[in-house]
Amino acid sequence: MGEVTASVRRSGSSAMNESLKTLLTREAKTLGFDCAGVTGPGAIADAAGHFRAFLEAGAHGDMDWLAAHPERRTDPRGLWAGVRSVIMLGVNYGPDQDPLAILQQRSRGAISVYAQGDDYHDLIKKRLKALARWLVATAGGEVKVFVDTAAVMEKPLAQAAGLGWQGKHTNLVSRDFGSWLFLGAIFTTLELPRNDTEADHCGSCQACLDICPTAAFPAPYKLDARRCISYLTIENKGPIPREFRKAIGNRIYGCDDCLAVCPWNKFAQAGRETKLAARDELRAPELAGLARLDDAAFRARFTKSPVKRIGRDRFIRNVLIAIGNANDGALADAAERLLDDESPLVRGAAVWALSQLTPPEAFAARAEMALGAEADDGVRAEWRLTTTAARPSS
Ligand code: B12
Ligand code: SF4
Ligand code: SF4
Repeated sequence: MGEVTASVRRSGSSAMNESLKTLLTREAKTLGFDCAGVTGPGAIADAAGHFRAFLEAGAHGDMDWLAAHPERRTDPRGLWAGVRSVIMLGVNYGPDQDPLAILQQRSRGAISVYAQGDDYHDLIKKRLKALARWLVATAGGEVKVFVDTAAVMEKPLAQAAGLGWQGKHTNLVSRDFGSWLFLGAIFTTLELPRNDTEADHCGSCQACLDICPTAAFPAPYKLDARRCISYLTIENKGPIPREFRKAIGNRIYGCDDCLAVCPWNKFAQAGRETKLAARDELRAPELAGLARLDDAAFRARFTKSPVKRIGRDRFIRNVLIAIGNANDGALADAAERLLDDESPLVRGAAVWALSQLTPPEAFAARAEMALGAEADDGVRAEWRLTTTAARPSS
């Protein structure tokens, strides 16, 4: 739920509101937002049907929080009955390097662009609150601010507010910033002039659909989150399903492929916020080093980073999948060491990684030894399945 940062009421004519909006847009830019627009709370009626279809198909996977209270998510008035206008804001986080180049460096991990700097939630929340305070001080009204985690459909609202359009990869694409915009929202009780909805400019392009390594788009404009590497490496708490392990390659946190190929990125520029800029040590970290992180070292390495949120065990699970895909025998030791890890999630992923880097006979012998000592059913199943898959056909 957003925070009420003030509650004053005043009224104004439409001319006054127009100039208020101009001032609001200027203030938003001063505070570090790259674009801003306004829409009404009833603007995303179409999104409700699409959202229901998404849930009915089970495309949200284990994200139960996404399925909860659909009436709030699909209509801002369901979340807050008093809302009269929705101000949508965007922050450019365009990368300063080609985000796909790292995918060729198989002994290193690819962390998605949005997670290579500080966590955007904290930064944007602060700016939203500052802008909301300015609005209340200038024009009154009540306000609530949201970024990402509340039951708000930020993408369709941003399209309705004219910030861009929802592309076939389902993210918001901007004429000015391509696919690299973080979104945030301010709900207000003030009646503000609306922007025009942005039209779809995807045309016949389908570059994002074609590049997806896991075929996560059942149709243009529709995502099956259960197949998306972002979901699999961040939201998914259990083992990574076997069918996606190879396709994940060296992506250890999120995925940028569909964003990075969008031709509208040619108008984008690198983000201007230094806190969101990539930290050197997160651009192309060596898998061998990451596999050695214990809980304390993981927390220290990812201080203020969104990566911290998934915790050490899930992160090491991802690193092990990348190690299994590295085609680098020197990484077998890293996998071997993690076979004794305290976490069954890590041990299971280590089994798979080792199976990819070890000749089948040697692996089968190792499995026989390990099965005697392994108590966890999931890890035992991993040994068995992996041994069957690795056994050479005679
Ligand atoms: C859940 C979620 C995820 C899930 C599901 C993603 C998804 N596409 O739904 C997962 C974990 C996979 C995910 C991944 C990512 N996410 Co995310 N995520 C969210 C979250 C919290 C909710 C999104 C949501 O409501 N999904 C439910 C579906 C049903 O909604 P939808 O995508 O809008 O679906 C529309 C289309 O399918 C369309 N549609 C359906 N059928 C049809 C048919 C036709 C003909 C048409 C025209 C349209 C259409 O209508 C639907 C309703 O508008 C938002 C924050 C927020 N509160 O909004 C961030 C958010 C969308 N994520 C964001 C980001 C950055 C990412 C990643 C890029 C991170 C990464 N690098 O790994 C990836 C991108 C993956 C992708 N291709 O979408 C940003 C996107 C910014 C932007 N410019 O759009 C957001 C807005 C967070 C933020 N505040 O900035 N995310
Ligand atoms: S983020 Fe990656 S896995 Fe997810 S839909 Fe885009 S290309 Fe596919
Ligand atoms: S890559 Fe092409 S189809 Fe996909 S969002 Fe960008 S313009 Fe639209």
